[in-house]
Amino acid sequence: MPNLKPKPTRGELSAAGLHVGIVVSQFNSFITDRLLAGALDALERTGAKEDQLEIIRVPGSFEIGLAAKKLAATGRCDSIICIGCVLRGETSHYDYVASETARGIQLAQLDTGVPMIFCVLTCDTLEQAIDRAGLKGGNKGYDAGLAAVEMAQLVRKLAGKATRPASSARPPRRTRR
Ligand code: INI
Repeated sequence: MPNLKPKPTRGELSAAGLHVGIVVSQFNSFITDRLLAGALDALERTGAKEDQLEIIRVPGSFEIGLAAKKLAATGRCDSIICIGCVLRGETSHYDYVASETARGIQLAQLDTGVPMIFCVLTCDTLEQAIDRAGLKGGNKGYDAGLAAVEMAQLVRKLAGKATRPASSARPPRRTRR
């Protein structure tokens, strides 16, 4: 076992000073409203106040990526929670909506540098979705709320660490004599 125990950098679970955006799909709102409630619960527990939060509603999960990207472009948000629920139907529509929603959200976060939290349930049945929106499987919205705070604080820290601390600076180059 190595003796080295470098200290990991993590984001604190404190919403102090943060502004968090939440993009919510109206489609399957029976589920997405519960996920939203879970996210708000987590944000409240980490100290967020109403004026630190911003909720944007979109028709379906497919629209989340664009709305999240536009919201990130305003420069107001430290992180954005993306909430949706895609349920498998009888056709391949599900596969397109689910994969393009995930791709859109990932592209939005990589393009903008604003952390986007993926809180889009992709389930075979409504029962599975209910389990993950507050019943048996906990509330994935709550987990997303915590992740939004942690990632926002982590990104702030990493941005502040643009210059190397003296202790971890590279050793000076050897010069030939
Ligand atoms: N949108 C969802 O969020 N969940 C679904 O299960 C779903 N299904 O099954 O169709 C869904 N479709 C709508 C889609 O997200 C767009 O809003 C629509 O295609 C318009 O662009």
